[in-house]
Amino acid sequence: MPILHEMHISGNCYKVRLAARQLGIPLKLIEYPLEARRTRTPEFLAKNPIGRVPLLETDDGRYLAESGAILFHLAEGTKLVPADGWGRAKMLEWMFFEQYEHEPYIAVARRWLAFEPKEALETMKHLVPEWHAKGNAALSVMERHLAKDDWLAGGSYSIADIALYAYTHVAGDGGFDLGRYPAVSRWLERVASQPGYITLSETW
Ligand SMILES: N[C@@H](CCC(=O)N[C@@H](CS)C(=O)NCC(=O)O)C(=O)O
Repeated sequence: MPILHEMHISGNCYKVRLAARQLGIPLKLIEYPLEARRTRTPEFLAKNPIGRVPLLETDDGRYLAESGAILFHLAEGTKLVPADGWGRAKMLEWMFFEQYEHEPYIAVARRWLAFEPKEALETMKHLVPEWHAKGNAALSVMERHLAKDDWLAGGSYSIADIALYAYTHVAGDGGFDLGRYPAVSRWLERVASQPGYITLSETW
């Protein structure tokens, strides 16, 4: 069975658990708690020099890092990846957007405001307004698209929706007000009603 090296509270790791569950792919989970910092040990860096989870370990001992790459590997050839080339490219467009415009602000605000000790947050506090401005800009881009389309790419639920759902649905933990984004809020409900949906905190 493939192994997912993960941190259960992480949205990046939740993306992989959600897709795997919806695709019926069994995974063995190995937990790396945030406070333990075990993703930076020589042992883990030998598996993934980036020093981060999620990391997928295949049955034949290969390693794949980066949540978007893992999603693509698990979902290729299934209904979670559009069959046509343009649809697949639009799916990747949203997944790259997630990594550059969305996750660095929305996930990071959540981490520091919801999970790091208060004293540590003091040292980062000056960055909060920038995280909120850039995160809200990303949510506004999603709002404009989702006011016109039910799904992000290819006309149906795909791994782009999973990638963007992971940190959008918990953006409130980082101080974002999702009430400002009605189309995004309706899309969150559509994602949560897909077959095989699991919550972020759900035990495996
Ligand atoms: N771009 C990566 C980001 C992965 C990432 O930031 N992982 C965090 C948890 S969400 C992590 O491993 N943090 C521990 C560390 O940096 O030491 C992805 O999408 O998988």
